[in-house]
Amino acid sequence: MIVADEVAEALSAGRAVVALESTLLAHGLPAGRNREVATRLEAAVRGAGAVPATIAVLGGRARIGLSESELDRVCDPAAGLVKLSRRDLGPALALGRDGATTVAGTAALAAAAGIAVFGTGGLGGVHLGTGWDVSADLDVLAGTPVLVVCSGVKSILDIAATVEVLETRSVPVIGYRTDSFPAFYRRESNFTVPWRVDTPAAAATVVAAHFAHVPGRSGILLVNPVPAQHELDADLHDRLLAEGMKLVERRGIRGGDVTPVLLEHFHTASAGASLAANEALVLDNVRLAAAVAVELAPANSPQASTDVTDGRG
Ligand code: PSU
Ligand code: MN
Repeated sequence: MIVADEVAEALSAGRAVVALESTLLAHGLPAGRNREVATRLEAAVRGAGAVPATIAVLGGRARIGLSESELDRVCDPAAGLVKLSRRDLGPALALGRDGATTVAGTAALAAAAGIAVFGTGGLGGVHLGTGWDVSADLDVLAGTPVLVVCSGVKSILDIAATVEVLETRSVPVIGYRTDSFPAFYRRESNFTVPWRVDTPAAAATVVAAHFAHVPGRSGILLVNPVPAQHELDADLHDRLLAEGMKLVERRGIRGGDVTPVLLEHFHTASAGASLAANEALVLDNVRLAAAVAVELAPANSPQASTDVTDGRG
């Protein structure tokens, strides 16, 4: 594992670090736009007072924090990065491959690097239908002590089943200024969240209590609805979803290809509205993740002003 200097320094000084995933760049956004988004996400994290650590596997090494040229490589379709869930990490490392990490892959590597906060767009979940397609994101979150800030799951998934699996696997789900489990493009679904907080400080106290006092090693989910002005129109959303599902069935798309194909349909058939929503919500989530990370950072705790020995007070 190669941890970028800036990230390693921040971690050892107890300052806030936010993990960012690379699959949403390499496989979730169109080429060109993805590179701009990568820059904006890192800038948003910095603007909120934390250090960004975009995570990927390049040349068979796990990278925690990418340089500009490494971000170029992640966002270049010609580089042909594969999609890496946690199960794919071993083969990719051993075979010297380049790959973009999903929520599952990113959370696993972030936790291993000592990063507790991760901001992204949407979580994988239980797919619609009876094909046993359940994202490893859920399982990994159940066993990895990381806070994931996201906008719930897309309505291309079975939200009811996803919410049930999160409950069964004992993953706390906390609504950020919402009582509804968000549906990515839409601020609300038909499902409520069991807990709600209204400030980053309150979110941080919940996360701290969970990690410090609750037995087990589960992660925690903070769900933040898409900003209201970027929410997709309900009718447009329902039409895109119905079309996308038909497309997947007609073309016989399966497994890990389902999400990217559906996303691409949303992006092309909505004339950019879904892309705008997608970008706005990821940006808002990483900002929120950074605000929570700042609250949680040991260097910012009340005792730290007396404990800190590096001279900065
Ligand atoms: N949501 C997005 N864009 C994405 C994904 C989710 O808006 O690119 C990606 C995430 O990386 C997530 C993955 O972890 O899809 C889930 O894929 P699967 O269902 O194959 O586990
Ligand atoms: Mn899957």
